[in-house]
Amino acid sequence: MSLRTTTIDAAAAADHATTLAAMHAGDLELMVVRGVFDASFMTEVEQRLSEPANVFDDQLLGRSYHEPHLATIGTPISRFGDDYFDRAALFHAGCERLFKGGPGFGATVYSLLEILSGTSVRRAAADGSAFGGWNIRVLPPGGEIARHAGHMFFDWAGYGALGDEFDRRTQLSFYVVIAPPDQGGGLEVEPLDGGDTESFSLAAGDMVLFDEGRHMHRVDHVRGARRRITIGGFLGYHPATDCWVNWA
Ligand SMILES: O=C(O)CCC(=O)C(=O)O
Repeated sequence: MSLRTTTIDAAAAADHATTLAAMHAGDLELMVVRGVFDASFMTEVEQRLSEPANVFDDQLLGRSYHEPHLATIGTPISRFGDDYFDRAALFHAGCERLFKGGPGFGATVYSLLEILSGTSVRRAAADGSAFGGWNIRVLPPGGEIARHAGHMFFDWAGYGALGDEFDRRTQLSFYVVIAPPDQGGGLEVEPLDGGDTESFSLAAGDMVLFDEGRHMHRVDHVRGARRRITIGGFLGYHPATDCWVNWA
């Protein structure tokens, strides 16, 4: 069977208020939302990222723990440790600088996700400290993200710290494209029943939201001269408060 997917314009989000519930129930697997940010504003953001140290503290610039090609800016849950929450606060302050002069990243994405869920979205917390809500991922030409699914990583210490913040059946991923590559870099998602893999290539300012926890997926090799830059995080449903919780 093929993946159950849909593509909408950000302006039409109000017509899709059951999207997150449908993903949690397994009835919808992926949504593309076009035009969450203006492409011209994403070009400004990309330019600011050409000198990331002007925007972000050095300690936030890293390499992915399990992906040799992937450079990250932020606090990936894979590198959870004693300094995680302080670094998450530093990263969010940097994101304010990165998106200065335009709609804020968190405000825009939370408002969209609240429309698509019909309920509230909040940052995950442990003992009053907020998790980072998203990270920036930079794939250079030739780079790829290997095949994986979020459920493979629930034994990481960061997931232990998340405790019962979400119902482990569902881990959704959302990300917005800051800079698409010239070619390649598509998100390839496998249906649960082993049908044909589908590939999704987004334009600057578009967002993808998908059931990352259960679905094996990868990012294809980036081709051409341009880097692929995305910004995003994860979401889980918290039944006791009927809200969606976000971390990264
Ligand atoms: O393309 C990205 O930024 C990450 C995609 C991915 O592997 C995920 O969201 O789990």
